[in-house]
Amino acid sequence: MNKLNISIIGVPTDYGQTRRGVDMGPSAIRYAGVVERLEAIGHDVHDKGDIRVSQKQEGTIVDKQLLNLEEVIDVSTSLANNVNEALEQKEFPLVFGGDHSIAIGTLAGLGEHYKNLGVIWFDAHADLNTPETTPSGNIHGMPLAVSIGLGHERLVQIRNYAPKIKPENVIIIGARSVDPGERELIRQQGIKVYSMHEIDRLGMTRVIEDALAYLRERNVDGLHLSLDLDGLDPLYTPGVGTPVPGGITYRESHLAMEMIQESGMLTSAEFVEVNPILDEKNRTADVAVALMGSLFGETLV
Ligand code: NNH
Ligand code: MN
Ligand code: MN
Ligand code: MN
Repeated sequence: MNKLNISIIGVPTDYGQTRRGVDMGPSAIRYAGVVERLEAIGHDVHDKGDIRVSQKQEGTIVDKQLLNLEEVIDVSTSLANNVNEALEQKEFPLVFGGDHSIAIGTLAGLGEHYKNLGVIWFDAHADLNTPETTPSGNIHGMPLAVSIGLGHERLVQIRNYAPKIKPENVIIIGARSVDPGERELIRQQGIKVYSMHEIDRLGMTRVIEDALAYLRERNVDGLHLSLDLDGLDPLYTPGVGTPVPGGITYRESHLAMEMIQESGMLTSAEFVEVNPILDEKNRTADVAVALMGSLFGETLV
C-alpha cells in the first residue's frame, strides 16, 4: 500500500436538491471515524474542515429548472479553489458532501491538473440532466453533464475553463434510474455505463476489471471516484434523499473499492448524499467510512 497525504475537504451543502439534512453529511462521516480509520491504514490525514457555505441568498431570481443556482455557483467555486490548492500541495483530495452538486466544484478543481482524467461515477442515477431535461430542477441531477460542458454557462465555466472532463473517460456504475434526456446524452456522448443489468449479468469483478482496462487503454493520467451512497441498495444505505431499490450490495461495493485500490490508479475521491436526518443510527455514514477503508487499502486479514 502506497502511503498517501490525504486532504479531507467537507462541503456542508444541500443546495443541489430540496431535502434538508444532507448538509450534515460531513459531520456524520467524521463522527463515523474516518480520520482514525485512514490513519490506522498508515496514511497521513489532514482534515481541512468544512468549506464555508453561506445562507440562502434572498431575492435572487428563482429559476425552476436550476434551483438555488447562485448558491451552487458559490459553493462550487470555493470547493474548486480548495481542491486545486490541495493538488498544488501534492495532497490527495478526499471530499465529503453534501449533495452530488458538489462534484461540479470537485471536477473543476481536478480538471486543471489532469488533462485526461478518468472518472468512475458510482450512482443509482446518471446525473446527466441539463436545465432543458431536468424533471426536478435539482442541480444534483446535473453535475456530470456540467462537467462535460453541458448546462448553464456559469456552472460550466467555474474557474473559467470547459469542459472539465471528456465524456469518453467517464464510467457510470450502478445506474437504475435514468431520465429520458439522460439516455439520449449517454448514447450521443459515448458514455460507458454498467447499469444494474450488467452488474447482475457479469458480476462486479468483471465490471470493475473491464472498467479499469477501458480507462487504462484511454491512457488516463488520473482517476477520480465520485461515489453517491444511493448507488448501494437502500437496504444498506437508507440515509439518502432519493433511494432506488435494486442496488449494489454491501459486498459488491467493497469489492469494487478493493479492486480500485489494487489498480493503484486512484488520485482523488468524493463521497456524497449522506443525509443523517433520513438515516438509521448513522448507518449510511458508517458504510461510507467502511468503503473508504477498502478504497484506501484496508485488508480483511
Ligand atoms: N435524475 C433525477 C433528477 O435529475 C434524480 C437525481 N438524484 C440523484 N442523483 N440523487 O444522483 O432530479
Ligand atoms: Mn503531512
Ligand atoms: Mn448522484
Ligand atoms: Mn444518485
